[in-house]
Amino acid sequence: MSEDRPTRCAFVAIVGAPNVGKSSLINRLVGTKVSIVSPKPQTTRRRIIGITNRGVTQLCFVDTPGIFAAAGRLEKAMVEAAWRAAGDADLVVLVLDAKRGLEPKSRAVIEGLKKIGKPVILAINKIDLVDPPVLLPLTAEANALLPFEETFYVSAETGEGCEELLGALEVRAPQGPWLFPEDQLSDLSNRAMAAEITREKIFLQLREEVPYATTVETEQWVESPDGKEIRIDQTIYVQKPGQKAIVIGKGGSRLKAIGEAARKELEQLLGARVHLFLFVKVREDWKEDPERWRMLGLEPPRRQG
Ligand SMILES: Nc1nc2c(ncn2[C@@H]2O[C@H](COP(=O)(O)OP(=O)(O)O)[C@@H](O)[C@H]2O)c(=O)[nH]1
Ligand SMILES: [Mg+2]
Repeated sequence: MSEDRPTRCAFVAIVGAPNVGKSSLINRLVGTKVSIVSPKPQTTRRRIIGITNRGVTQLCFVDTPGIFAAAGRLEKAMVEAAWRAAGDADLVVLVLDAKRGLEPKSRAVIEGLKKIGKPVILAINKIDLVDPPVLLPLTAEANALLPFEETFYVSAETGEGCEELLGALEVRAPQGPWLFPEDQLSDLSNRAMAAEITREKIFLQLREEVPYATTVETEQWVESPDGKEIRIDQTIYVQKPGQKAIVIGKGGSRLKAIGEAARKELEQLLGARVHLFLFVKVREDWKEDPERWRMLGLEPPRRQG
């Protein structure tokens, strides 16, 4: 940053319906995995910031939980957090899935964006999955609902179009000091990232309600003096004894597979040998625990009575 030009810094909220590829896109734009991804909707529970620097400009991408008609209290708070992120951001990017197009959930997000009244950039993602001719009608239809500043066609999977999107965000970033050190890639601590990685493996390996009933906490983190080995202890909380049995699996096989997958990724991420110990506990009301909410960066629920 020896250039004389003043620095720029933008918070860029990435919003959209569940599963359109918001987290994948941020990982691609940042150039490394900062947010977990799965084929299931609502994998992202907390607000995560992924950071990338280009010349004098720092772009801070705010990954948000997908916006949907939420039922539970935790789910409602997740959606509120997504809207708050959009309201607070300097720039807003709406992500659509090229294949799913303007499904009702995406239309609902567009309605919400109209109320916020901020300029929005449209990123049509997953273009690797469609024939190019579908993109123009989709662009026209979307822009009829809300006139977007600009439209980009991207693939988080292949990286296509991402450089163009980054360039547009760069020139729109307001002047201001950088908010994160030059080498920081996300606002998650290693402990929190490690918990997210195990949670991702649970989302990838378990079905139906179990991933949604699960949360992961890193309880202990001990590094060897030379930093080459790390012992990480985590607790997987579930809501019911039956779910505990599913997470553990026959003879512990499922838990072992989850641990293996998480450990491999942690070793890559941390560049050290990792010993990962997973424990499963039933805590029926973890979704109501104010401490958990704070860890997710959400406003805790108010106790009644
Ligand atoms: N083919 C393809 N799949 C994608 C792309 N972006 C995301 N996905 C997949 O879509 C699913 C949902 O992605 P995710 O990033 O978790 O979506 P989010 O819920 O919006 O954060 C995952 O299975 C991703 O691998 C893309 O550009 N192309
Ligand atoms: Mg996500």
